[in-house]
Amino acid sequence: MKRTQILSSLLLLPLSAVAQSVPPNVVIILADDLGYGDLGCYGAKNVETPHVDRLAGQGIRFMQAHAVAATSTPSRYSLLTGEYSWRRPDTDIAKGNAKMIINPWQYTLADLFHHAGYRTGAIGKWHLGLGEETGKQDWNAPLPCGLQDIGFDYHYIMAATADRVPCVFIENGFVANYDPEAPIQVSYEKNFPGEPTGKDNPELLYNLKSCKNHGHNHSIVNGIGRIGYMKGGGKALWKDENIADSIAEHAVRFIEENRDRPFFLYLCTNDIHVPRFPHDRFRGKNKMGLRGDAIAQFDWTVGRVMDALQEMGLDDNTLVLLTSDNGPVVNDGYEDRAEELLNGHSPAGPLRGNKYSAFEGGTRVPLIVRWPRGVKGGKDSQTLVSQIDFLASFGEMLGAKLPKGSAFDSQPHFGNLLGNEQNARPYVVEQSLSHVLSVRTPEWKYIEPSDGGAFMQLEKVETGNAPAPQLYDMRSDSGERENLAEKHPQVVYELQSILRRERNKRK
Ligand code: NG6
Ligand code: CA
Repeated sequence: MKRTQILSSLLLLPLSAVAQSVPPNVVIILADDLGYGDLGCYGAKNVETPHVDRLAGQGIRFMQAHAVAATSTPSRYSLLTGEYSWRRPDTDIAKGNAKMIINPWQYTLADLFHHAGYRTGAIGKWHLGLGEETGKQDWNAPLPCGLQDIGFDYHYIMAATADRVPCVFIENGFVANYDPEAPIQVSYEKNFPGEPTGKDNPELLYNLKSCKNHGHNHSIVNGIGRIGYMKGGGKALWKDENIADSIAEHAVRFIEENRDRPFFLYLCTNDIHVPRFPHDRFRGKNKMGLRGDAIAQFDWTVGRVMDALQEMGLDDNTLVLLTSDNGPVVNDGYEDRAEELLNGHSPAGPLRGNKYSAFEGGTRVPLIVRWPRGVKGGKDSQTLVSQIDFLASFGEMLGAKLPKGSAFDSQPHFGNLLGNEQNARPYVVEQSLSHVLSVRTPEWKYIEPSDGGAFMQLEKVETGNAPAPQLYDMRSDSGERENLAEKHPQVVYELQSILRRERNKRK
């Protein structure tokens, strides 16, 4: 779409945005495993997050925002496609050699902006698969089937997570800094002959040790054990301590290169996922050790991007949205002493449960929206919002008509993102690691019954699984302590019906 078309489509914008003459740039900053209680502006005491706090002070701080799922891949799938991950069987935590999970013909948030004339970029953690066939990628050649097929004009990404191979960045479908002397091989089935592993060579884990009985003990890269096996990489291998810098610098470069036209940047940090191994300059400044240092590094990334926007005179008309892919986890498999050093910090704030969980701590996440030209900042919103609605909401902002059948579960609530309390969605659906679904309304939370275990031993996470239906009054019981299902069978029935209807919806 040409700029003139964009301008005419602005006539369809909600009132608060009609004042604009130029559509805003949009930057989504998606943190990894950052909890509802992990930021100063959400009550964290043991770590300082001045840049994020400033963003919240100038924007809107959402108190009832939800990721769709309590783990990364399904959460990100839903955010980008506007379709609930549980409608598809293959959206669980992806390996680093998973094939592309979003189909090239699916409509995505990136397509929306691309078609509206924006330059679109994805930088940082991807975790939604690459290539045509799982395990069959040739990492030494341009990868067929990638982000270029789903609306992104530019990408500089990690295929999966920092704790999974391949430990290289991929820029526009090809390994960045590719080292022809060290061809790359990847397997999630067996090791390559002669290559050390964390399991057999723990003495080589000089940067971070893996927890016993938790995995992360396959290939060793940069003195850290990973999930999966890889060989080669040479100069292209990342150094964990530089990942945040690489991501921030590529983000700033993307902004700089596109300063004269509208852009959409999907900026996904590696922080604060494991292995937590931040740069030296963030270390030792808070009481919480590496997990706190990773939060400080995340905050620095936000500051770096905001400074760049300001220096380029873009921050007034850039809508920055900061959120997290799922709730927090303390011990996720490395000996980083995160648990011992919490010092009273509660990563999920007052919420029960953590990453992986059906309780609120699994999916209720920080959300901050700042857009000086379109949003009067400095306030909180108690409106129930879900990342599932980002696609349709930005479609509403752009006055775009979404293709039929696309973004199946996404509803336009752009006004809510601007702090307007009216027309909120009546409920959100949440998905736990074990695919247990919950329904959250402003008043209630219903968790469907399941037979999975109630506790993840190593992670020390309450899963929220229980054989009986659970109902919590969220107005008074944010810790989800008192199960009221037997007291309010009618409410249970209503929420079960919502879930049944959602499950039965067919495209
Ligand atoms: C789990 C890993 C965990 C983390 C998670 C993905 C084990 C035992 N646990 O399987 O460490 O990598 O996957 O996190 O290997 S997420 O935020 O990307 O979903
Ligand atoms: Ca995550």
